[in-house]
Amino acid sequence: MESAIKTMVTTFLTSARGKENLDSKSFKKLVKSQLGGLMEDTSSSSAIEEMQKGLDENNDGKVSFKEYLGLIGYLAKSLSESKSGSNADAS
Ligand SMILES: [Ca+2]
Repeated sequence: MESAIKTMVTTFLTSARGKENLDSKSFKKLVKSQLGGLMEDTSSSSAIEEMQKGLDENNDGKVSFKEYLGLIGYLAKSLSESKSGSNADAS
């Protein structure tokens, strides 16, 4: 559990290269290199751009750490739903 949290934080910091936000290019790279197994459409740049827009709560075109956590939360929720087989109410 601790290592998972460390990985999550380190991945963001490494991808952001010392900045507070991930720009589109860094976000795309992160998704493609790290999340291909959990997410569909990671080979599609337009799908990743759509996803980034969905995460971008303050509409600044970048993904902050908080917005990144939204993605992690979404993926964790999807994973737990698929593991428990409760996909019936996916709305
Ligand atoms: Ca943002």
